[in-house]
Amino acid sequence: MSNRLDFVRFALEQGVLKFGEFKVKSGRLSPYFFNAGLFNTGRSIGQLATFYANALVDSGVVFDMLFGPAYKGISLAATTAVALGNHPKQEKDVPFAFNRKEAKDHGEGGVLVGAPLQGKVVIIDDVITAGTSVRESVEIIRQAGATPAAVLIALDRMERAGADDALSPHSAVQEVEQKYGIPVVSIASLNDIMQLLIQDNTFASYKDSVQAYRDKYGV
Ligand code: OMP
Repeated sequence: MSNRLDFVRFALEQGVLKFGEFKVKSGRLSPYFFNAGLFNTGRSIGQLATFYANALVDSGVVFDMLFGPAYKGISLAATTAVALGNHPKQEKDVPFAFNRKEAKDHGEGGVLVGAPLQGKVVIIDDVITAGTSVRESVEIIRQAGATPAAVLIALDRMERAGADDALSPHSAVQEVEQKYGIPVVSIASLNDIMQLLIQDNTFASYKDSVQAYRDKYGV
């Protein structure tokens, strides 16, 4: 069983992955869109968390804890910590933390919530578009004296960064890996979506447009 293809199927079933025509953040017209915010029920986010936990354990990355950048990363860090707690190969009870977008000046104060940031920290997010959220997370982790160990995302779109007339040879994911010297682990990628389109005739009508998009922008 492939964790990766199962995840693509699951995202389609949940309506999180859709085919059609979507304008994405870069301004490109994409034949598919992945909206992780639609994992919005207990069971679906629980299953998503199990996919994250499997991908992280299978990657072999050595880590001590999870950090989820606000807002989307908060539920991802919490639920994935639960899933890691249930993973047969994960012996330690994994701590997690997240940040507030606004610092609190009363009560316990500060911008960090959850376990103290220490050791090797995995940043968990849904997709990396421009890498802004990763940069902020890396700064928060380093300021706390901890070390970023990896970024864990749901989907790697595997597309080149930059404008159409000045495409970078690298994707945003590769740029993050190079800039911070840490791996980006994804549950699935555009390759897996393509694989599913080849294997499964249900979505055959989208195969050519996804292939054409990959030919144009893919890394
Ligand atoms: P950040 O958390 O700021 O990187 O935002 C993620 C962005 O990626 C959001 O603006 C989404 O609209 C966008 N996005 C997806 O969530 N899924 C996709 O398949 C493609 C994009 C995108 O716009 O590139």
